Amino acid sequence: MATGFSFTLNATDGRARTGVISTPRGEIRTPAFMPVGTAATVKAMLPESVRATGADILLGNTYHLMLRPGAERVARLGGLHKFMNWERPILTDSGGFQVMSLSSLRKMTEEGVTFSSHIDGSKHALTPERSMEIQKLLGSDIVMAFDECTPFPATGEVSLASMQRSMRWAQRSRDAFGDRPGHALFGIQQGSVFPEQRAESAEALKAIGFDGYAVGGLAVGEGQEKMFEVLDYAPGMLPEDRPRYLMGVGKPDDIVGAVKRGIDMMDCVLPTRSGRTGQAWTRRGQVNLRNARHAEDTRPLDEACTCPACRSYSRAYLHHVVRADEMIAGMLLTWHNLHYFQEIMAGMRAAIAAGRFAEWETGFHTLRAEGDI
Ligand code: PRF
Ligand code: ZN
Repeated sequence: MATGFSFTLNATDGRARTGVISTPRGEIRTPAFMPVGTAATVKAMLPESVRATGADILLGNTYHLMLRPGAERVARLGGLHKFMNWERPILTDSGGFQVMSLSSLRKMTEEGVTFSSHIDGSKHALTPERSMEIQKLLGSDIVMAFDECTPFPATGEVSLASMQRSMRWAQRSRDAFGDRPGHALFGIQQGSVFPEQRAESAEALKAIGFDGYAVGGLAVGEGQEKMFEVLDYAPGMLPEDRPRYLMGVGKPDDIVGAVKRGIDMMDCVLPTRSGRTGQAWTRRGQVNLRNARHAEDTRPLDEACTCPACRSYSRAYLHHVVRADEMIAGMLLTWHNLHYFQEIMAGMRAAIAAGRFAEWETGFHTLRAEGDI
């Protein structure tokens, strides 16, 4: 791996793995869940609170930060870590995925993609080379290669052309990244739901050589069953001695199923975004605090949870602040959701280390099946 980086596998249980990624900015315990800090903030959370939930690493976004406040400005201000007051590791996504989901007037060519900003309509371009430059200006610890997330569904022909272009972009990303001690570069596998294309993509990435490998192009509308089908074989095509990152996943049961199939890292806006719309995730499933059934419920959201929202507030209070659209609603529910997601990760890490992942998984599903209350 890159100078200053190492990945140590401590235990495996079936295909599930637990270990540690060591970086110059601290250790990342795997399996790891990365809270999303798109615009140089994990929305509604102070960085020290994010850390208190158990996060070792955050995800940042090339796309958002290049548009506002601008990568060069972040660099002049001392880099993203200092700017946002998070000195631990940051992984940045490379931008293409966000261009396709957020911007307008997009045009993709072999060179890269041009687009109009979703903020002010201004024109911009991203190429593998510019994405590597932006992620360097931000000071990202783990840089993602520039790729195209193949839309779903795609015909075999469309997916193949898209994946092969992403592999050419992966080589250009590698060349532009160069050798940066203390900073790692991850490649991204594509190939949609086609095993032979996933294999071709994995071979191309391994030939180029990366510090870690992501499984991209999933959680794009294919559904959990198809995603798990791909995860039954795709992680096994990637090097065993490197971290494997499943991008943009997911719900708690998606995360558990992914770890069971050999994934080491994940990120998702779900705990933060749903926290701002009154949605909580607990051991017993999803809870909508807006629902009138909570109006006079004096119990905590989850009696077994040690987060501030559950330690000091009733469901009735959470219901009230959600309905009144008070900022503390988003703050408390985001904290709870991140705490719960990190508790899942810690539970899985301990279970894998103890060789008890199957028992842990049974407990996880049993409690969820009982439902809330
Ligand atoms: N590529 C990149 N970012 C991503 C994805 C991808 O395929 C996904 C797919 N779920 C989420 N974020 N670069
Ligand atoms: Zn809680």
